[in-house]
Amino acid sequence: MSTQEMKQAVGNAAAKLVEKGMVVGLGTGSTASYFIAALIKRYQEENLSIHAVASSKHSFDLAHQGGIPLLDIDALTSIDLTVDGADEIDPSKQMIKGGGGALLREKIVAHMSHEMVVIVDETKLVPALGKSLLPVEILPFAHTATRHHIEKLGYRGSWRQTKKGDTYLTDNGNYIFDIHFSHLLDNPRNDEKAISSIPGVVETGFFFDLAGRVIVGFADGQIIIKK
Ligand code: A5P
Repeated sequence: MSTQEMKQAVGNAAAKLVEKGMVVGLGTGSTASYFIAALIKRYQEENLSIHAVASSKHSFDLAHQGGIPLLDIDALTSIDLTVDGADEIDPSKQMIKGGGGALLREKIVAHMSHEMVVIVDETKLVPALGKSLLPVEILPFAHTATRHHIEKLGYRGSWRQTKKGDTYLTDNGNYIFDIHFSHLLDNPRNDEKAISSIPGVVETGFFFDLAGRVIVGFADGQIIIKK
């Protein structure tokens, strides 16, 4: 199976977990988009009565085009089930997310959810976090100073840019500073604490203790659901 096929397979598997009457949180990214497509199919073919909230404008648009009724998140205090992808996930289900830039809203949606189902292909499994970049959402106000303080703690990274070379802006109008680590992290919770303590840091891409079931797709076609 190709990576895209694995992503589609886990997206399809997650869509089967959605039950009638649920408020569903929609993640962001290519894997979450496969989930949204599969959910739209169920919604249309089975007349599944559900409502959804989206973690990004992109996911909102996908669901909206498919006819899924979307709710204003400000009218809710909880969500039944959220399905989202991840950039990295370790054996204890701790994650790094935000490759798609939606980390802040994704974390809020995940935190509001009774369960966050994570859908990944096997390339996202890591022995410890820190293999790829850690996205950090930063307020534009005084962002040079915020970066300086992050670097003073010993972290290195770069501002995310669009394909055209402009500064990338999140749905919240903030910047993303992508930190790269020189080795896998021994204690990512310490890194999270240190980075988050800097004023101007809005959110980091560390997602601790949020994952419920994890659906993993393997190249040989196997799909495993980790509880
Ligand atoms: C979006 O901001 C991210 O958190 C994604 O969930 C994550 O980057 C995984 O993306 P893919 O499903 O595109 O690999």
